[in-house]
Amino acid sequence: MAMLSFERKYRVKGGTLIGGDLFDFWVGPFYVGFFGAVTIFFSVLGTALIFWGAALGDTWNPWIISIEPPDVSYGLGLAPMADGGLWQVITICAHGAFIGWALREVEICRKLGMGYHVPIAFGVAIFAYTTLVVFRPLLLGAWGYGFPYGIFSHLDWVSTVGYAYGNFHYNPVHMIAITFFFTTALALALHGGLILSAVNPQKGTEVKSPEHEDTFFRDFIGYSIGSLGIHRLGLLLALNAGFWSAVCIVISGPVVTGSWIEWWEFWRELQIWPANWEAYR
Ligand code: UQ2
Repeated sequence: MAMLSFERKYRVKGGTLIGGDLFDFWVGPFYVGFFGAVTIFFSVLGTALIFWGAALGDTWNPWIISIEPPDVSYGLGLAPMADGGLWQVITICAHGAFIGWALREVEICRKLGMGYHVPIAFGVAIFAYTTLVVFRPLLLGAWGYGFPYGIFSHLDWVSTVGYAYGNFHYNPVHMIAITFFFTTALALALHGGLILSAVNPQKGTEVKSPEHEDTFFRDFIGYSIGSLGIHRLGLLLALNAGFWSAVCIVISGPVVTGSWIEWWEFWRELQIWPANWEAYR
């Protein structure tokens, strides 16, 4: 079915989570929905507040503009707008926009009778952000532990927090997260390469079938994960990258204090090593 006639056939009212027919319409190609309106509301308000914060600052250089969280001395209380309160309201707006966007995805899935894989995947990205600006600050007792909203300032925050724990690359959960990011890149490179090699052939040659794709990997490494399997694997790898990223930062401070380098002393402190180990040399 041609794309336009397919869309016309499936663009019907219903399947909304809330509000019945309210906002149940399209603007050009875009579905709006109640949660589209929610997303627009929080995006516009949040962006306006960022401009307010920028106006209070001393630069309009977009690289240097930064909306800072409150000082940690405010704890988990509300701060004055010009002293971190803007960051707090912008964080609420960001959650309103992100969660609205995810629920708009859910409504589109429901209209089409599809699975919820895309909103679930986006939910993991929201979870990683929420971990940085809500869960970890809550566990540490101050909103001031959230990261600042600025291009260079958030980079500086990542560096400073990393060095605050000695060398963040010694964090074993950070190692797990990085391994998932790298494996995600490997899997997408294999998949993208394989698909292009089969279905984007040289002029004058034929498009190849999934059997060709399977056979390439069976000849190459004796195993093909299959054309459905590679997408299951890709989603699994990518979701784990986001999930373990959140875990590796949320345990830094709330669970493990001090340096990740020293953390590995647990290995030497295990009671399995003979006290007279030097005698074995
Ligand atoms: C595959 C397959 C695809 C693919 C790819 C593979 C026909 C179109 C890329 C090969 C992938 C394998 C063997 C898994 C590699 C494992 C990791 C952890 C990277 O077999 O089926 O479908 O795109």
